[in-house]
Amino acid sequence: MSAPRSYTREDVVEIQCHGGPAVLECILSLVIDLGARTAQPGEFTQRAFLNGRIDLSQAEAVADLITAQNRGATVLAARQVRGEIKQTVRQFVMALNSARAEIEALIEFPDDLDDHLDREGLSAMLQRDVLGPITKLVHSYAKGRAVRDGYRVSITGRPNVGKSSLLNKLASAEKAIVTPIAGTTRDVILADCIMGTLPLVLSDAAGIRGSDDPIEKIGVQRALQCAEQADLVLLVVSAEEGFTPDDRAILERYSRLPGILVINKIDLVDAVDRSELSAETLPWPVLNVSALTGQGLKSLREAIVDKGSGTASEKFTDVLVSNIRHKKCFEEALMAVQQAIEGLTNGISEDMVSFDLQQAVRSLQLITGEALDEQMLDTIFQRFCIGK
Ligand SMILES: Nc1nc2c(ncn2[C@@H]2O[C@H](COP(=O)(O)OP(=O)(O)OP(=O)(O)O)[C@@H](O)[C@H]2O)c(=O)[nH]1
Ligand SMILES: [Mg+2]
Repeated sequence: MSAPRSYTREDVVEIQCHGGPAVLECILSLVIDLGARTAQPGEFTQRAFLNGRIDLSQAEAVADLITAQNRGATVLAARQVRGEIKQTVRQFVMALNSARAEIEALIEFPDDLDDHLDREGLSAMLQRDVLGPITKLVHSYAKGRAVRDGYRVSITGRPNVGKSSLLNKLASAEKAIVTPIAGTTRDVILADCIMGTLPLVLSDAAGIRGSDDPIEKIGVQRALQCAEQADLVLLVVSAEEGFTPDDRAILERYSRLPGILVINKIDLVDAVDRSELSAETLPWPVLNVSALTGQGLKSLREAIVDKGSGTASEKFTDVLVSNIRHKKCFEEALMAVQQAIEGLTNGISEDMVSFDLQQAVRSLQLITGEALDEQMLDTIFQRFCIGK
C-alpha cells in the first residue's frame, strides 16, 4: 500500500501466507535476514499518530476497541476512533483561542481599540461554551468508565454470611471457594458477567472484621478498598443472625454509595426479622434471598440491572469520557478556565487571564497529542499488543 493511503501513512508491504507456525517462522526469519525488524507494541498505531493520520485520543481508542469486552464498549471506542473526543476538544480550543485573541489584541494595541475589554461578555462566553460543557464531560466519566469496563458491583459484608456463595450464583460459575469456616475468602475475586444487556464486574472479597491474622488483615483491607471503588455495593447480611451492629457499621461506611441490602440465608428462618431496618435509617432497598436455594435471586438480578442501566446502558447519545487520562486533562483545563473567569470578574490583568486560557488550551492539547509528553506517549503505546 503506497503512502499516504495506508494505516500508518507510510509505504506498507503486507505478506499473506498460510497460517501454520512453521511457514510463519520461515517467512519471518527471511524478512529479518533481509533487514526488517519486528514491531514494538502499538508501533503501527504510534506511527499513524506521529504521521498525523489520527490524533492521540483516536490512537487510544484503537486500544480500547481491541480490548472491548462488550457491545457498549465497542460502540463507545468506535465513536472515539472516528474522532468524537478530538472534535469536542477542537471546539473548546477554538473558543479559548478566540477569547485569547480578543485579550491579546488589547494587550498589543491598547490604543487601537476605543472600548475596553468586555470582561462580562467574555466570561459569559467562557462559562457557556467551555466551562459548562467540560464540567459535563468530567461528570460523564462515571458512565463512560462503566460502559467501557463494566458496571462494578461489589459484594461485601461480615464473614460467613454467604458472599462467595452469592457471587458464584450470580456469575453462574464456581469462582470462589465456599466453606462453613468464617474467613475463607482472602483475595478479591472478580467475575465478569452480563445481566440482561448490562455488562458487569462482580467482586467478592474477605468478610469485614477485626483480625489478628496478618493474611486476613490484608484481605480485609483489600475488601474495604474494593467496595469503596464500586458503582454498586451489595451488603450481604445473614437472616439467621439478623442485622447486627457490625452490619450497621459496614452499612454506614458505604451509605453514600448506591447499594442494596441483601438478606441471605432466608431458607434458615421462618420469617425475616426487619425490626432493625427502618426506612429512615436505611438508604438502600432490601431484598431477601437464599444463595443456597436460589430463592429471590431473580429479583436481585432485576434490582442490579435497574440500578445499573442508568449508568452503564448501551444507549448513550452524549459524548462520554471513558479514559482516565482524558478526564484528568479535562479537569486541569477546567481549573484553568475557572481561574480565567475569576480573573475576568475580579479585574486581574489581561496577561494573567490570557496565561490561564493558554494553560487550558495546553491541557486540552495533551488529550489530542498536539501538546506532547514523551513519557506519556511510551506509557500509552505500551498498552497495545505487538502488530497493532
Ligand atoms: N442455608 C444456607 N447456607 C448458606 C447460604 N449461603 C451460604 N451458605 C453457607 O454459609 C457458609 C458460608 O458461605 P460463604 O459463601 O463461604 O460465605 P462468605 O460470606 O463468602 O464467607 P467468608 O469468605 O468467610 O467471608 C457456607 O457453608 C455456605 O454453604 C444460604 O443462603 N443458605
Ligand atoms: Mg467468601
